[in-house]
Amino acid sequence: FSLEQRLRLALDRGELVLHYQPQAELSSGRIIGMEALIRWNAPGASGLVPPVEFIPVAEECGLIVPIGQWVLGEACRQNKAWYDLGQRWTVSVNVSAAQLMRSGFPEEVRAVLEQTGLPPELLILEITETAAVRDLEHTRRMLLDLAQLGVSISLDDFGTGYSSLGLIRQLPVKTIKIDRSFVQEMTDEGGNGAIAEALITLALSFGMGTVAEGVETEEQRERLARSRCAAIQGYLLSRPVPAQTITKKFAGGE
Ligand code: G
Ligand code: G
Ligand code: MN
Ligand code: NA
Repeated sequence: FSLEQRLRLALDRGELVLHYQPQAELSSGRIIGMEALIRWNAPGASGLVPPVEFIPVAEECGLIVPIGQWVLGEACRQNKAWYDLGQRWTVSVNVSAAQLMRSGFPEEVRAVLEQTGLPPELLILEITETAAVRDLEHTRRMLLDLAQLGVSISLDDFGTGYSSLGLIRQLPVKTIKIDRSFVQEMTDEGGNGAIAEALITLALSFGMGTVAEGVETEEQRERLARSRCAAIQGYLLSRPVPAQTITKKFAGGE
């Protein structure tokens, strides 16, 4: 079987799973949200297959569309369960360019929110800067439709592409995610963190929020706090873990 065939079966057989990685507000340390990250519990594989090994294939063959629909539904269902436990976390879902290009996407999102009962303001869609600028006018209309639903948009891997800031400013983007390469530079020998600091300042001047990714050390956390970054995500708080682990560690439940 090809990887594509095995992936198609994986979706049907329920072998795909979501792990969640918490995000905390820097000023208070409070947990404010979770990013949903896909893994594949493939039969015969040792451990879970990471997304880098199958998402690019899924994007190439179009399977990313049904996979993305599953991810969206599952992440919203899980976040509604945490909501029912009293949490008011956002859930961030990664959206591929191929999903964003489909004109029916906002309607799919609306239907999932209705079916799961998750308040729209607790859903964040993460799109990459590269996907956003592929067809800017289409993206802009799409994001405006999604914003109308009350869902917010986050720009992932920000600063790693080549898009112009003038373009980004035309999009209804609420937060940018500072890529972990820039965070790690803050404490690398020879690195100075100037890019991370510049991106945070830029986001502030655009009225956008910031989430720093890949925060691994206390020193990085302190540097980010001094740079007025709003929130952090990374191994310092937790690795991506199964929903059950999040429930036990952060939601005070079973
Ligand atoms: O989970 P990991 O830490 O290995 O994530 C690696 C990459 O896979 C990230 O760039 C992330 O954006 C992407 N990814 C993880 N989950 C999903 C998903 O559900 N959909 C899409 N399109 N990409 C995902
Ligand atoms: O969607 P995105 O490309 O941002 O996916 C986040 C990726 O970064 C995932 O592969 C996740 O497992 C990984 N990651 C999350 N936190 C850390 C961290 O603190 N350090 C490193 N090196 N990777 C991280
Ligand atoms: Mn992401
Ligand atoms: Na990222």
